[in-house]
Amino acid sequence: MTDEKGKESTGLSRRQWLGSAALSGAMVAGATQLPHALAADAKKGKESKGKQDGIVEPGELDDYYAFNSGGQSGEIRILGLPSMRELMRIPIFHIDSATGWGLTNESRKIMTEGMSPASREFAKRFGGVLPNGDAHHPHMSFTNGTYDGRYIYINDKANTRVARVRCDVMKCDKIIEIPNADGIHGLRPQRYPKTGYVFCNGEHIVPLPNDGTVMDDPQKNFWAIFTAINGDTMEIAWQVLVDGNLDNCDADYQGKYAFSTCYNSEKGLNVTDMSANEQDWAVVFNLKLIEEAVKKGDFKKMNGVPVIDGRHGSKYTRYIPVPNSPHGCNAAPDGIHVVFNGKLSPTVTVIDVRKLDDLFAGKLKERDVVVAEPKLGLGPLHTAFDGRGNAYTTLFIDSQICKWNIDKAKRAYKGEKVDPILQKLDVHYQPGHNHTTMGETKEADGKWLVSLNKFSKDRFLNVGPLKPENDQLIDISGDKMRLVHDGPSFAEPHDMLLVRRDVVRPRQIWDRNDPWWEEARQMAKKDGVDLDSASNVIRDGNKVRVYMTAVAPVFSVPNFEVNQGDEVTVYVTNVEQIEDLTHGFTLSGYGIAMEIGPQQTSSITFVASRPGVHWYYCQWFCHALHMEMSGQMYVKAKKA
Ligand code: RUQ
Ligand code: CUA
Repeated sequence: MTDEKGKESTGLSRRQWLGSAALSGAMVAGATQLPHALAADAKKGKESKGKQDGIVEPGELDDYYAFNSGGQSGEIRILGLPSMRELMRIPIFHIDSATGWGLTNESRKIMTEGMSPASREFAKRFGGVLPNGDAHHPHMSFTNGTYDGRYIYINDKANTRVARVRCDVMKCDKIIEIPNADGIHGLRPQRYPKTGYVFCNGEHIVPLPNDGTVMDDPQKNFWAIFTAINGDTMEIAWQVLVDGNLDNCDADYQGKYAFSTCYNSEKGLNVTDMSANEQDWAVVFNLKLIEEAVKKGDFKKMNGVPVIDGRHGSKYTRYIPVPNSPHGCNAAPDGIHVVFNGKLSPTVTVIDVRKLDDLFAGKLKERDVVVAEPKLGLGPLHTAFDGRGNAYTTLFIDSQICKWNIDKAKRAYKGEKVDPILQKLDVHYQPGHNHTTMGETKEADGKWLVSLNKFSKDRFLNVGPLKPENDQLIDISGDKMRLVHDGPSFAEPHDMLLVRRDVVRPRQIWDRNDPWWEEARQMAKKDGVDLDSASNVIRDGNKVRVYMTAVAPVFSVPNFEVNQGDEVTVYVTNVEQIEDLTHGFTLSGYGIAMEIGPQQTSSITFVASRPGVHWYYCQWFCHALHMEMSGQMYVKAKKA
């Protein structure tokens, strides 16, 4: 930093750089100091001008958060709507190289504590965690029929799990494995009075118990299971054994009933058998009666969970005949109607939830609760709503969104000569889910619809045989739907959640009291170390605990020495109080990386099996001297 004449140039000296680390970090990050508190509102940013053109100018903020499932990627992605800009990814069911999800002790605790013994055994070959997931349905917790911004729940079809994301820090804090089921697919939270239960469907029929003793005669031995999880504790409240299988589910707005579609009433094991029947059904679950059954003990305990018999003839369920292999299951924001989407039938079946009490009382027959069954087109999969009495159904085979009116469909069902279909819009191509802004809440605002299309074919530059999906933004604020934007996305947003921005209030920086790193806190206490100012290397037999802080651009422990074969745990606390000043810790040659956000502690444990000098470095660009933010681990070779 000196010029040719040996005088200080206008730049800072090396000492100044290091001495004013936090401040210069702020300069580099272009950020201002924020109080150590919930600071989401401190920087509101300009709102987008609210034009319905999907354009959000540079520097403007979006009006909605979109939470997309990452499908086979196992994650949730946060997008802004209407810009469709991807803002962040939340790793959940898989191992993530950037954040160290699945590598850090904090994430591994979350990934492993809800594992069954069988999964634990199997995961050994991947170092103790399952490396993949298949996430389909992200849904937010509700209070009084609308989103409350607390949690997002999501299923993993691949390994029969359900996870929860804390919306204050946008990190997953719970993952549980669902016993007695195979392939959790449909998932919805209870809407009223609050979540409450998280309902989820076991899609594949399996023997019960599925322990290899009985594996034949599916008609007699294979079953599907509907599960209610307590959304606060993430413990399983109860399960219901059903006939057929389970696909998608939803809950009413009264807190009385839940619904699931079934496409395999045949209990077939191949596609021909599974689609043989002209009619399958939707199952209705009576929550109050089920809760009473749990209280009375009218259940069988299986794998520690009360399992209620909800097969045909049960007083806890009803089976409403629905044509043909129905898929999506969607409750309308009017609080009255629920739509089952016919898939192999061109129809959707609409029921009126006000008739369900009489159905359970025996005063009505199953089909009496159906109030409309409009014929919409080929391959109806999912339906979304605008809060103005209209519904939007994806037609997979026709590659269209069909906009129709619920009231007109009811009148047509009664025999009146009226066409419920208002418009069909081509989408590109083969839509699965669609979702409207706030559309699964009583605050549905009818502004935007996103069609999640499974194929993109010719819509984008060719990127090889694997093509992106195409998530299309559609303006539904006027009389006519209008296609506004094509959004390529990686495998595979099955479903999304569109939430008004004021509902979601994430923190700017972590709270030092966060339970996230409770184990690190306990260990530091035992070792007499203060995490907030740590610079300690503690030897405990062949265990070594290294405590350090990170302040741009230095780790407080510049180097440490261990013996080959020692079990080493590194705890890094980022003591920055500045938003967006994340550090990382990557140890070269050890497959180790972690994110340490401002005011967060992260830790990682490994065996120092490789002798020699190994650099660790910050892998999150944090400062002009970010490259220099590093240190060395010396591993003394074992004597031969
Ligand atoms: S499903 S494309 Cu996994 Cu939600 Cu219907
Ligand atoms: Cu700290 Cu880069």
